[in-house]
Amino acid sequence: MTTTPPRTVLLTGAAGGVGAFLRASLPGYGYRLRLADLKPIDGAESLVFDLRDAAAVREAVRGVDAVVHLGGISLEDSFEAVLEANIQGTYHLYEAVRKEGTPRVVFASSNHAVGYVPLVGGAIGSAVPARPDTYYGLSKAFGENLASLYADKYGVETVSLRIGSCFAEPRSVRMLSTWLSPGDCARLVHAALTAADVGHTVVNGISANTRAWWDLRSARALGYVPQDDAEIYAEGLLATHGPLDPAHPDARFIGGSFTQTDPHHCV
Ligand code: NAI
Ligand code: 15L
Repeated sequence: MTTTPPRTVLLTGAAGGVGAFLRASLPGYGYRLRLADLKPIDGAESLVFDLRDAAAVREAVRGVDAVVHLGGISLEDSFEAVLEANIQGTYHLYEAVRKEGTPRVVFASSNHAVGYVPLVGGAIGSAVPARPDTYYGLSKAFGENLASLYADKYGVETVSLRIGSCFAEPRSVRMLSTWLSPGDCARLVHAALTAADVGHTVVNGISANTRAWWDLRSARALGYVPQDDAEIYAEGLLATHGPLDPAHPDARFIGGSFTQTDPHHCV
């Protein structure tokens, strides 16, 4: 079931990689975008803001029908940096939507919220509990829980997308399983913006990959129909990198090498 699509959508983190894909694709679904980032972006309706600044976040949210929240640190970093941009920043975002009466958020969560879940055979659904592999993944688990709280307490609906790897093409053998193509990313975000009565729903975000170890049932239930499959890149990636060693973290855990990252070497 779908609902009336929101017209104006705030895209946080609009200057980033996924932001660039969605800036190009979402207008084709009929959305008018308000772009926001720490970095300036050329465009009719764009603003520079810092998620760490609650008043600036509220100003950015005012008047929009929905938010696609991509902004923040997208890799492992120091706890303090993740705390400010991702944990406090996402809190500022949810306080802003609560106060402004914005009904729907699409939250860019990550496979790293569940990165220590082992790949032991069988498709893994989106109901698997948080098992973060980094402070970054922890911030995504926090964001999902914050979304749950604001849905239950204040009626702000969210779809949390546990995105695999959203790039123009898969870059590694692992990404033959985790790839979310730019086109499928737009299809997934559109489904997340328009599905009715989502409360707080967590979905896995990948394409229809032959080598997927995530299942897409909850995403498909929102109306997501993926069109792409990373398998067309398999021959080239396997020729370059060889098959995955079963002992390698990419073959053992959802979060792959992030399980091996020591944040104290990231500062
Ligand atoms: P990115 O790092 O390219 O973009 C993030 C954007 O957020 C940047 O433009 C940055 O300037 C902005 N930002 C950072 N701190 C900010 C702050 N304090 N205030 C305002 N803006 C700030 O990341 P990417 O790849 O575009 O990812 C987008 C979102 O999707 C991120 O939240 C990331 O964690 C999530 N994600 C991405 C995946 C991928 O494969 N690209 C996989 C899983 C999750
Ligand atoms: C993420 O969460 C990152 O933001 C992205 O840069 C990739 O590292 C991705 O996960 C991945 O696991 O491939």
